Amino acid sequence: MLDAEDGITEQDKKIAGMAHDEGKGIVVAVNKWDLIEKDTGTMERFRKDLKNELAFMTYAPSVFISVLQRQRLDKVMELSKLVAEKRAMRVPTSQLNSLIIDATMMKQPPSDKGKRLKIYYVTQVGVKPPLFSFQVNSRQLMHFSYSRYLENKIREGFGFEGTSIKFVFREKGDKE
Ligand SMILES: Nc1nc2c(ncn2[C@@H]2O[C@H](COP(=O)(O)OP(=O)(O)O)[C@@H](O)[C@H]2O)c(=O)[nH]1
Ligand SMILES: [Mg+2]
Repeated sequence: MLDAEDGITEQDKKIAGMAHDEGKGIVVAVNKWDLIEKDTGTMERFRKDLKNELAFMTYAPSVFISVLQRQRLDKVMELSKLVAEKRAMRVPTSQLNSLIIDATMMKQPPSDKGKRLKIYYVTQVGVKPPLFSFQVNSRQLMHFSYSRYLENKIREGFGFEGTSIKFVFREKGDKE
């Protein structure tokens, strides 16, 4: 919960970062919205600031509330329940693999010195937060930007609102 008058503070970012690293479910509630002088663009501008300042958790839904005036408190509960559901969600392996195949066809995986990343198989191996295991030819070839691309594809395909999702990359012969 942030204070709308204070804006997004360093302390807010620190706490948000810890929650993200721990894989917690996240709903951003901007409180004291009643104190803010508003025009038509005020909420969208604040949302944009959230996107910039909390760039590592653009997956988190946000809601503008007033605890004092009891505005949209039901929405906080509704979003919290939604996020709890998404964070516990398991996706079917076949759908997951066809989504990843499509993604690799749309954007070629990175290569280095003539060797290209191959993704053989993906399974979801955990929930809360969702954890995906990728069987690959070489995890060195999996660059951050490409794994971010795949994360976005998984989010587009399945949702996962309000939760970080984690990846592990396994090569043939790795221990379980
Ligand atoms: N106008 C307004 N005041 C609020 C709201 N929620 C809490 N407050 C007031 O904020 C004061 C507490 O300060 P707050 O910033 O919430 O806590 P602190 O930062 O931990 O000191 C109390 O006087 C509350 O009545 C709200 O939604 N609107
Ligand atoms: Mg305060």
